[in-house]
Amino acid sequence: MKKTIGLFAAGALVLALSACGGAAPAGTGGGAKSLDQLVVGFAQVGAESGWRTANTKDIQAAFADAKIKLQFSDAQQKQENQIKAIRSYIQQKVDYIAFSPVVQTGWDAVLNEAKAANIPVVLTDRAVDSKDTSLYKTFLGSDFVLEGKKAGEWLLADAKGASAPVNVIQLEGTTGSAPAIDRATGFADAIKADTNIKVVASQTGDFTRAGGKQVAEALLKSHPEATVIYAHNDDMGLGAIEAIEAAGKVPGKDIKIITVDAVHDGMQALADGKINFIVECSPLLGKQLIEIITKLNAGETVPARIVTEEGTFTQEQAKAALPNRKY
Ligand code: GYE
Repeated sequence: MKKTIGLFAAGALVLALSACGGAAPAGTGGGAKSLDQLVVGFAQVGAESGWRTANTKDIQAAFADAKIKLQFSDAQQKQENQIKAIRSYIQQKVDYIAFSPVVQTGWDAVLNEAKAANIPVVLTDRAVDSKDTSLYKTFLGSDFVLEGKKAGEWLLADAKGASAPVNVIQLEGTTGSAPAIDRATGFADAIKADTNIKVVASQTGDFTRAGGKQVAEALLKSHPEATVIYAHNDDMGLGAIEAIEAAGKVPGKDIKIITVDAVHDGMQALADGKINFIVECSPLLGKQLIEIITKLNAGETVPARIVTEEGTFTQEQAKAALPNRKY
């Protein structure tokens, strides 16, 4: 047994040595570098929500653990800032670029520049709608359509047999972003099964608490017949709670609330009965991003799509999960 381990170890050493001295593996960024020599540029969306803050923390921690140098930028939810950041990473000749595209369209030019510079790109969290899939190595993140579907299915079950119409206000995420588009699609698909359920108003709150509050305030006034709010993230749902309470109504009872994410403050509101159901969307993508970069750096291929696994939470499940929640 010992002998076998010794042989393996020797083999690994030879591999490691040849990797150091050999030519760059095809299709990788800088070529034959050890992980601690790599530099990765990460263009983040912003700091718009609890989800985003947890995502940034997780990514920074994963890079520190892996001892890979991270160049991090915050685009404050503006595509032009993200494009600038990516261009500066190309100029700095980083080994890899990872980014979470704020909106789906308009990336082909800058991604072609990265490709021409032979810098592999990894999409984390949000997708681009480019037809040319050679512009990035993989897309790591959630299935947002499925998340919307889970939200709609909860409402279908909750509204079953209701005598009065079920009128929904939808608080959309950032206009043109993959999660806003897909979470609306999945939800609409699910509620089609019950003609008693209708989305009576739908407007963007840009994934922020302030945006959610402001839009909920206005839409609750213009649609007094609404009894449900479906918010594309917890933060907008939390903003809606403030708007409902300010209007003298009881969130979770007079107006039911469904959200997506399951960050700490959302889970607390669910445990308190102010939110009725949360679809989970995991921000913990750091470890998987490091795995992808490690593989690419070793010249291995990675699957074109890596989907995050996630569940849903009722009030009881939120109460049980809260003490061990990391974010
Ligand atoms: O749901 C929201 C954040 O892209 C999945 O962005 C992410 C979304 C998340 O602002 O809270």
